Amino acid sequence: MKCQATSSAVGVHERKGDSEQAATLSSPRLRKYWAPLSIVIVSVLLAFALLAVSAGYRFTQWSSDVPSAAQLSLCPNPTLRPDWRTLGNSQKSAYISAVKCLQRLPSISNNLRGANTRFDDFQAIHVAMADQGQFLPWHRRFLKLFEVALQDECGYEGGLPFVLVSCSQVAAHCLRSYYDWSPDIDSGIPLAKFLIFDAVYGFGGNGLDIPNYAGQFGNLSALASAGWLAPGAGGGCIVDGPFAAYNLSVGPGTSATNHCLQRAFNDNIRQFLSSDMIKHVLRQTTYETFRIELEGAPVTQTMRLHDGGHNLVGGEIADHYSSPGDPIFYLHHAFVDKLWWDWVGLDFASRIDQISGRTAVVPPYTNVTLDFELDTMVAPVVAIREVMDIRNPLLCYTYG
Ligand SMILES: [Cu+2]
Repeated sequence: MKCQATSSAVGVHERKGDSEQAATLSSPRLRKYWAPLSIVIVSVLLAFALLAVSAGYRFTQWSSDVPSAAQLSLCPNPTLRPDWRTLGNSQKSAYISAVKCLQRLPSISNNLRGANTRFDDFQAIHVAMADQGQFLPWHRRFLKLFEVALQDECGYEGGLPFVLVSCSQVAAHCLRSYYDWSPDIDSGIPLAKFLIFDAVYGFGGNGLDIPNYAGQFGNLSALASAGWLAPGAGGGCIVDGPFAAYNLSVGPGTSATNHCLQRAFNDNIRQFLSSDMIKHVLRQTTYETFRIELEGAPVTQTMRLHDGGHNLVGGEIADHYSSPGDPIFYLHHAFVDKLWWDWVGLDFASRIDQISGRTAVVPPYTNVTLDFELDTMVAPVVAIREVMDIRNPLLCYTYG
């Protein structure tokens, strides 16, 4: 009863003036009850404050389309994969030196498909697994293993560079403006003059031109016979740049023979790598149409960005199996991987879990799910769901 009376009194006094309230609270009897009551009031206020903060946190978390890494417990310091064109000459040299380092280190894959070096190991893995159908997630896992090898075994401090993307022109959410390949494609500069083919700070140029040469890989004649596009010049061994002297022992195709790195530039294919093609693929509204419009033939009747990049350079990189024999493969596939991440970012909530496609290129196959396990032969298998977000600690990179 005392408590009720006291509470009532406090209630009454609260409606009085400040001076009268202060005088009332100074009474010894009320001070006795005011102390524990103030604790209750402060506790209630604290509880409301915590609720407000909590509600505010939830609002912050979902107010942005793409949750931040901290909010999702993702890796705090992702490796930045830069546009090749944004690198200074010393950075370009560092990357090329790291690739050449892998080309000197001995294979650890027990002579898988004729591999002699660590660089060959990755090419051999691709030869063995190229008929798997999980196109985008498998290559994401594969590229990360290559990036880690560059860093851990050859001291490379950066992330895997990429080429061929026009960040500022094609994705509204992408605020950075980098010098990239697609303006060159759009402007009509001959392929041979693209900076990525520089003999010193690039990957070297075209293969030796051999008139009427069908190509060691058959891809030149295949292109012509398919009625797609006339073959370009080149086709023989590259004659300059840091990889001209490297002896490939994996490939061509599924064979394992010693051969040089070949290229066959084809300017007729540049139309498939324009900024319009990038806009086209990013406009797709489902993963199913996105992956098809990105990957290209044989599902599509004409080339798309992925197969267009392979065939633009031609030679070894145009081979379905042994394409990683050309170091440009990794930059091109980083570009393809970036497009996937860009596309997800345009509608993150609905696209981060979207996957489709077959488990293999040829029968027997089933439809892939997020639980399908990716096998790279040399690393633990991981479920596709583990490579959906590039900020996952397993991957831990981002694109510049
Ligand atoms: Cu490819």
